[in-house]
Amino acid sequence: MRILKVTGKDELSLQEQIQKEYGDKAIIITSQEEKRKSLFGIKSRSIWNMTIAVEDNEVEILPPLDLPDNKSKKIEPRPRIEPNLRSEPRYKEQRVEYRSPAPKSQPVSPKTEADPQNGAVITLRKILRDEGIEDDVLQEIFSQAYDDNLDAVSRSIYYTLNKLMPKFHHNLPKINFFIGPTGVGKTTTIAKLTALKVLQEKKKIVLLTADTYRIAAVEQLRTYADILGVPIETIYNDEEVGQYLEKWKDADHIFIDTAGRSHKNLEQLSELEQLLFKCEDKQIFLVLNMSTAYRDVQNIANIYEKITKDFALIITKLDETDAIGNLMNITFRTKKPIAYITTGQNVPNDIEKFENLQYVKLLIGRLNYE
Ligand SMILES: Nc1nc2c(ncn2[C@@H]2O[C@H](COP(=O)(O)OP(=O)(O)OP(=O)(O)O)[C@@H](O)[C@H]2O)c(=O)[nH]1
Ligand SMILES: [Mg+2]
Repeated sequence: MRILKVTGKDELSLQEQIQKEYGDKAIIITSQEEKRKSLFGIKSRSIWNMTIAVEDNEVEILPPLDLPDNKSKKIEPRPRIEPNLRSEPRYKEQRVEYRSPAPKSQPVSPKTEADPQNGAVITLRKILRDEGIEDDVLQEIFSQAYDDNLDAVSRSIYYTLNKLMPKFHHNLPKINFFIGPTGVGKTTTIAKLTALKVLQEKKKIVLLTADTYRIAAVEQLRTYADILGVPIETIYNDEEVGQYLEKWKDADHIFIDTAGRSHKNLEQLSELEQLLFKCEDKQIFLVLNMSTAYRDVQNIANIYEKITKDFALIITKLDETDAIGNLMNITFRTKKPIAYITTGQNVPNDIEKFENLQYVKLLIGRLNYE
């Protein structure tokens, strides 16, 4: 879905124009008149601004892993050109770039390992390490590569990801919890998902917030709830959750926001555990910032796994880091599916379903070769 701002001379003609261009795929979110001064400020005229959400019809069908014409090419390092990530998230940028139709691909079946003494392999390892991939993860990747060329290593990364990470099926259950360290983007991610579910899928969403630690936290979620016109309830103790689930039993999805917990604060974590324990048939999303240092990822995973072993990941703030290899580390450590990645602060645009293949291509796009 895309959110667009459109402008016209009056409301009716603008509606007609939207209808003509987008048909039923557009939903009007806001419609406002704006007074504008003429060039010399003598007369003012009015124009209409509308914010619309347009469903993208174009489903981005990603080809299976296929790196044409480089099957046997050896890897030669070249200087990297860094795109401006802040204005254009790299994840999206690459998504367009790789939209070439290319069928067929088989999972890697390792034949012989890449020669660790080979110059190209050494170079490739170094590049991947620069992307933030830890040595034990590299070890796993290279032990699966059947040759010293880029294609073999690409396939091995893809294979490793598929092997480590169970697939996430995006048909969410009714009850969905969002847990994770402070400030990683839990509330913002809930707002993004709520907007997508409401606007795109016409689902009935109810928000519950158990984050009563910070006064502003409830208000933050309430603001999004008001804009999207969805009910929101505050849970002050875990006993209340059952009554809200009963009250909103006709909702399609209930998203439950929780207070950011430092993985070092055991008391808060045990409260969270009790809250999770009150609900059955739930999806738990552990939200992690992409830039979290690997050692912290390990500590966070250790602690949260004591509360629950059954969770999927949402990796946030991909737009804030240049090294995207940490995602491999997170997968290697947690062996959990990555459901979504987020790429900025905009609600609801900056969220995407995670695709293994797309990620591998993005990573491989960072490796320069002849
Ligand atoms: N750059 C960037 N910022 C993000 C992203 N997601 C969230 N943020 C920002 O991160 C900050 C914290 O987001 P919140 O959603 O409040 O995080 P939280 O996990 O709910 O925080 P607590 O409830 O305090 O634990 C806000 O400024 C968000 O706008 C993202 O994908 N990219
Ligand atoms: Mg929050």
